[in-house]
Amino acid sequence: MSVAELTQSEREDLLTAHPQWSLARDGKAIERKLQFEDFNEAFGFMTRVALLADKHDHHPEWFNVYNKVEITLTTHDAGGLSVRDVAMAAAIDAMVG
Ligand code: HBI
Repeated sequence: MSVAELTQSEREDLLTAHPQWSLARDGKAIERKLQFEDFNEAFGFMTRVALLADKHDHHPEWFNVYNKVEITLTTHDAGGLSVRDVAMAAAIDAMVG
């Protein structure tokens, strides 16, 4: 399903509302790097995100080594950032604080 790409000012609002995230890929994506106590905490977090993501049919690109998780969000259908990425970033922030 098609969804509009965020405008420049909407992207700025996103970063203000979610300062832990930064723009990546020429403004087509956002990323956040997280660090946990250990692998168990990191993978537990990934599991919670995975279930949420699948429910919303909006899947993160991510990279995990031991206690580190790097997440990149973008919307293929929009060819860049969309409200779906904002919703996912907000949900992830709510999980980890
Ligand atoms: N995940 N991040 C992201 N962006 C998408 O556009 C997307 C997705 N997961 C599934 C999905 N789109 C499907 O709707 C289509 O690829 C079929």
